[in-house]
This record gives sequence, structure tokens and C-alpha cells, in this order.
Amino acid sequence: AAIPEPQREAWKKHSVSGFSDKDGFEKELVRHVETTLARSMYNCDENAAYAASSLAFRDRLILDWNRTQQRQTYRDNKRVYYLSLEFLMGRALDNAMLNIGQKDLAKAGLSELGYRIEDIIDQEHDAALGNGGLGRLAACFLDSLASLNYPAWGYGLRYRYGIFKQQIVNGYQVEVPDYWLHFNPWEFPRHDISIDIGFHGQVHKKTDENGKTVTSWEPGQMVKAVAYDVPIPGYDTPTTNNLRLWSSEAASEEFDFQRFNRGEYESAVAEQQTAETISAVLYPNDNLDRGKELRLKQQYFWVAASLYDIVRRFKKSRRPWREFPDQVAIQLNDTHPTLAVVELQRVLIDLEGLEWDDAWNIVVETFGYTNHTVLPEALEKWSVGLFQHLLPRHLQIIYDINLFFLQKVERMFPDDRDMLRRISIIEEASPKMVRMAYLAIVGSHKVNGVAELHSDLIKTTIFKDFVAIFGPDKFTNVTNGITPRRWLHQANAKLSDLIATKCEGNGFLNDLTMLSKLEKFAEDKEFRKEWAEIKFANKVRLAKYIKETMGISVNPSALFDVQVKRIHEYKRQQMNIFGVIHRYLTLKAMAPEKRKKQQPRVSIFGGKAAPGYWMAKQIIHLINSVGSVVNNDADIGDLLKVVFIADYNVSKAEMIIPASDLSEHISTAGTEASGTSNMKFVLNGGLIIGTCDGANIEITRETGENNIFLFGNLAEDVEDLRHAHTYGQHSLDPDLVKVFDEINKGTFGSPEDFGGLVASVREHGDYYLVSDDFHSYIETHALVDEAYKNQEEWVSKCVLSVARMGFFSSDRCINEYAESIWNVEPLVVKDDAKA
Ligand code: IMP
Ligand code: B1N
Repeated sequence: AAIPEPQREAWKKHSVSGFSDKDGFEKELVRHVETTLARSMYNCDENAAYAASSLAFRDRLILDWNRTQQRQTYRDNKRVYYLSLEFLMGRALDNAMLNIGQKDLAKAGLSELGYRIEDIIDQEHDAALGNGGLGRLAACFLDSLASLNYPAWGYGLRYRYGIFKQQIVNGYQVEVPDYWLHFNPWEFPRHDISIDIGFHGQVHKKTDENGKTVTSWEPGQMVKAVAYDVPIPGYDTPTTNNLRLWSSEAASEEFDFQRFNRGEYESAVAEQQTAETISAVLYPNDNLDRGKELRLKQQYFWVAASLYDIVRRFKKSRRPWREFPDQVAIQLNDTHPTLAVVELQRVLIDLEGLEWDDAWNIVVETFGYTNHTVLPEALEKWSVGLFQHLLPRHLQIIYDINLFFLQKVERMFPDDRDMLRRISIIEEASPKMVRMAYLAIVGSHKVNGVAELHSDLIKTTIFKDFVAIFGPDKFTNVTNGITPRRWLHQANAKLSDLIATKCEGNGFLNDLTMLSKLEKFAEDKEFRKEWAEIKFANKVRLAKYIKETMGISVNPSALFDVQVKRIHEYKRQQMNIFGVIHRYLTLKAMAPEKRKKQQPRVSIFGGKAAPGYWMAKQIIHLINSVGSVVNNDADIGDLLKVVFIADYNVSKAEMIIPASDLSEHISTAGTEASGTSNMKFVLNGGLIIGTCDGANIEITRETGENNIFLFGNLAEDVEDLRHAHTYGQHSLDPDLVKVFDEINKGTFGSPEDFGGLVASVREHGDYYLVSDDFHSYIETHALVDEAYKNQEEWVSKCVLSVARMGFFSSDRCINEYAESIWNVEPLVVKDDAKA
């Protein structure tokens, strides 16, 4: 329903334009307080000032958003669609102000009205629709896509409850629901964009007048998907892209109405409730698949709604179907959206009448699949029975996809009888399972891992057969990256400003390789001093937070040793806390004279455990129990403090990461696909202690071996070591034995509370090689202490590292995807194209 040409002049005369100065911003803020929020100058608290500021910036974003969408519609270039079940966005206000370059203006405006901008920013509730690295990567990608002017959309679910809030009660994790939608100015409900999504039901086959078999699916349940749009502003560009999140509602109100009239009021309302549960809650598991029916429902609901929208947009330009892959690239963020492969095939053959082969070629050309993990417990499988029950037509299509695939493989490898069993999309177990990763590989033209080691590992282990079948070119690597806008400019404004003085301004935020200009200042005493002062100020800020929230005093001059990430045995927080106990015992055993000379440290932990992950919860409990002993030991004082920061999330990360001297990325080699916080810590002037795993290896390649503390066994040795454990050739590290003895003495509370952790190393084969790596871990920490003594040299290592971090921008990463997987180009904007 476009406004007719003769009337457009009247429209344009009244078209809204945003504010461009402090007064304009204040005017909008006051207007929102007085009208939208129905408040006044007499009851405008910080929360209301936050709300009004956000609404003012939201109005500005939506203007850019509209222009961007019109431009992209008009040019109709190939678009990218990023399908992810998780988007861990964090806060939006600060990011919006910085990306459109109006933070200074807002700061001045707020100050004139009596507010401090930091306090206003602090009012915002994180948008926490993700678990960890996978979800945050999706958020960084959206920032880069917009900043590089790619025509791109994110598609996800609008969970009513994001990742739970973590409280620590008596040292234990307690989960509290995160209802985050009380007030969310950053989303636009689009009640006009809604799609009915089917589940269950029957499949019918008919022969049409041409003698062709037509299959149709008559669902037994319908649920409505409603779009909510979140604007994604690029940094210093006119592009504001869209993140479209789907919310579930009961399908047809009329249908319900008839039921009300029949006296089935309660059951009709109950059905509505059932529909709403689909998008109710984010599954709180990181790197774990639990095979729950509701999760499969979420996946299909989201994928079907997104594809419907993508297909509708494609059809607007009335191109032939074969041009679909020239107009559309869809990236599968892990296997969670793999049903999109099946759904597109269904739409093409059942609804659009294409032949199987023509349709399948379009499907494969359209999709790319990113693998994020090799952990067996995280590889998605769904039982055939569940599929049959929930998506009967899709199961048929999967069987057909598999049949054609198996036939092809049989022709290629007629002598390898075991091959078909190994690579079949259907695992012939009981119950039979659909292997989603295999379906994603078969349905995509490119498969990528997220760091070099990881991409090599998938080719030689879990997907080895598929490399033999499809050839090596289908498999590629795109090393992850992070957005320097949020993770330097926003999180560490002072450091960003200092860097700008040596890098000819803020250009490095668009081209992170410009950081190399810092290299020559690594030996500049004055520069190092300013650098060290900023790090110290960041540590003071964190120390203040720790004092205020936990009552623990930490000395900002101590070495801050940080491990913040999801709690997982493969990430080995247990090894870290065992190391802390070892340090504590060593200090206790020292003569006071010698003790005084040791490097003071603060060991900082943070991260959530999946609610059902018993071992991870034991780790949290041990950390807190060690803390309450060590922090209250008069012999120890400032030499060692142990802190667990509750409810680690994106906005806490923005405070913690800039305050780190040393951060720990110590996964068992070969288990962490990439890691991205490692990049954030180095970019903020901290050093790393880490294993040869994931992106640590490339960070070492870029920043130099002298600037990182590597330790531990290599990925190539892990299999042999595990094998040795199984055959009892496992003598525990003697230092670790002392740690276990101390735990068992009850020093940190009842030993049974930590029995699982100890037994996993002692009795259950030490799958994560904690004992094998413990000695080199402890020795390497001693090297860190030594190195930290020489502050001049330490800072110089930090400066050099930052100077060499250009590679890890998500801009580089997105450009690689665009070129080698999506074949899309940025939409260069000179002046605003009119639709
Ligand atoms: P969609 O691609 O149909 O989902 O439209 C996305 C957005 O693009 C709309 O909300 C409009 O802002 C813009 N848009 C859609 N159609 C047109 C058009 O014909 N001309 C200019 N802009 C359009
Ligand atoms: O993806 C990140 C990587 O940097 C991390 O190394 C990797 O562990 C993480 C199932 C996952 N892999 N798999 C998941 C999350 C939720 C879920 O339900 C799996 N997360 C990762 C970005 O590449």
C-alpha cells in the first residue's frame, strides 16, 4: 500500500527528521518523558531518563532503518540471512549512541538535565538471548554486517525469558528467570507480519491432471509467528540493518472464538498458552544437546517463519526460481537451523511445483553451514519417532535426501561397505536418529569451522568421510572475530582514545589492522605510562564493583587473573581452582619473610553453569568455598584473593575484560573450537595463559610467542593420553595429589561436596587431562609472576600484542564469509537512493 505519486510531496513535506545537536536531543528526551512515558520533571528518575533517551535514539535509528530497507529493496542486490537460535546482544543504548556518533551530544544533553550518562546507560537490562560464544559471535557479526554496509538480516527467536540470572547463595548457583520485556524500546512489534506455522498432521499424495504425484501436508496444529524487529546500526555508516525475531502466538483468533461460543473457553485459552510456550524460553545449555521436543518445535517454528519471509521477499521481484541463490545466501549458525534445508526443499517441490533435482540444486547453492564444536555431546540428533510425530512431511523429505545421497556415495565407493552406515543421515541405532550435522553438510555448498585448528580437526575427525565424498574444497575455515566497536571503543573508552592519538584518529575502528601503528610506541616510556594508568583505572573500577557487591577488598595493584566464560569441564575452571589451592598451600608453607616477596594476585572467576550440569555446579561451589577460606586467612592478606562474580553477562564482560592483567583460556587441547573472549582480553591490553587450542594458536601466530603464556599437551597427543588413562597408566601429578588431600581434609568444607570433581580425575579416567597438564600449568603461572615483576616489559608486551590484533576484527571475518561463502557485496551508499 504505497502512497500514490501525486500525494508523495505532501508526505515528504512532513517526513520526520532526527535531531542533530544537543538541544534537539534534549527536546526529544523531554517530549518522550512528558508524552510517551506520561511523566514530568517532578518524577523523572534515572530509569525514566534511560527510557526517554532510548526512545529518542530509537526514533533516530528507525529513520536510518527505513532508508536502509528502501535502498536495499530498490537495489535488490543479493542479501545475506544469518539464522541463529541465539543473539547475545547485551545493551543497546551505548552502542547506538557510539555507532551513530552522538554519544558526546547525549552526554552534554543529559548533563544539562542533571544526569550522568554512565548512570543512565547502567539502567539498561541486557538483551541476553544467548548462552555464550556462539550467541555473542552472532551479535558481533550483525555489527560488522551493518558497519560494512552488507544487505543482511538476522533471524532468531524472541524468547520471553533469556538466559537465566545467576545468584550465588551460600556458594551455590541459584537460577532466577530473566523476564526482560517489561520495557524494551529496541524492538518494533510488526503485528502486520505474521505467518501461520504448522505441526503434526497428515501427508496426502494425489495425482494431478498431468499424472504427476503431488504431496501435500495437512498440519494438525497451527501456531502464529509474529515478527519483532530490532534495528542494528552500523558504525559510522548510513546502514541500519534488521534483526527479525519471531514470537509465537495462538494461530487463528476466529477459530478460538468459535470454540468460546461452543463453551470450550478453557481449552481454547489453554491452546493459546501452549502456542505461546514455543518462544517462551531460551534453552540454557552451551555445547550440549538434550533432544527435547520443545526445542525441535522452536527450531521448526523459527526456520519456517524465516524462510517464508525470505521467499516472500524474493518473489517480490518476480525472478525465476533458478535465480534464488543469486539473490539469497543463508548461513546456518551451527546445526540448530538445519531444518531450513528441508523446509526450502518442501516449499520448492510441494508448494511451487519444482522438480526434485532443480529444487535441490537451488537449496544446496543457497545454504552455508558453520560448525562450532566437535564435542560429541553437542552434536544434534533427533529421534525419527519425534520427527514422524511433529513433522511427518519433513521426515519423508529427509529420507529422500538421504536416499539420493547414499546412492551417490555407493557409486563412488562401491567397495567400502561400512561407509554407508557411517555417513547415513539416519543413524541405524535404536531408536533411529537423524544426524543434523550430516544433513547440514549435504544440504550446503560450504561448511566452515571457526578457527584453523578446529577446521582442520573437523576435516580429519567427525567429517572425514564427507571430505572424501565432496572433496576438500567444500570445507573451509573462517577464523572468528570480534567487533572492536563494542569490545574496545565502548568497553574501554579511555584506551580507545589513547590508541586514537597514536593511530591518526578513530580509523582503526573501521580497519583494525591500523593498530599496527602502535608497534613503534611499545618502547615509548611516556606512552607506556599512560597505558598503565588506564589499566589501573579499569582495575580500580572493577575492585570497587567487587567491594560494593561482595564486600571483598581487593588490591588494584595485585595481578588480576581472570577466567570468565560458561562453566564447563572442557574449559577446565576446575584446573584453575586446583591451581589456586596449590598457590594457597605454597604460600602457607613459606616462611613469612619469603611469603612477603610473592606476587599478590586476585583470581577472578565468573560464568553460568547449565542448570542440569552437576559437575559444573560443583566447580562453582568449590571456587566459592576456596574463596571464603583464602579471603579470610590473615597469613595471606592481599597475596591471594579469590572472587566469583555472579551473573556474568555481556555488560559485566565490558567491565571485567578491560581490567584484566592475565586471562585464562585453558581448555583441553582440541576441545574449544575457537574462543572469542581470548581476542577481547588481548585487544584490551591483557596477556593470556592458554593451551594450544582454538584461536589461541592464531593469536600466538599474530602477536608472537613471547607475548603469550602457552602450556600443556597438544591436540595431537590427546587421544593417546586418554587411551593410556583407560589402561591405568595414569600416575597423578604429585602437586595435584596434595591439592586433593587438602580438599579431602575438609579445609574447604565437606569433602563430599567436591567428590565428583576429584573422582573425575582420580577414578574416571581424567577425560579432560587435568592431571597431565597440571605441572606445566603451575610452572607457567610461575613464569607469569616473574614476568609481571618487570612492569615496563609487561606493558610493552601488551602494547605489541594490541598492535598485532588487527586480524581478529569480525569485519575481516565477515568479509571472508562474503567473498568465499556468500558471494555478496556491500551496498555502497553515496546519496540516498529513492525507491
Ligand atoms: P520487506 O523486504 O518486504 O520485508 O521490506 C522491508 C522494508 O523495506 C519495509 O519495511 C520498507 O521499509 C522497505 N520496503 C519494502 N518495499 C519497498 C518498496 O517497494 N520500496 C521501498 N522500500 C520498500
Ligand atoms: O561457539 C563459539 C566458539 O568460539 C566456542 O569455542 C564454541 O564453544 C561455541 C549448542 C553451542 N560451540 N557450540 C556451541 C551453543 C549452544 C548450543 O545449544 C552448541 N557454542 C559453541 C563461536 O564460534
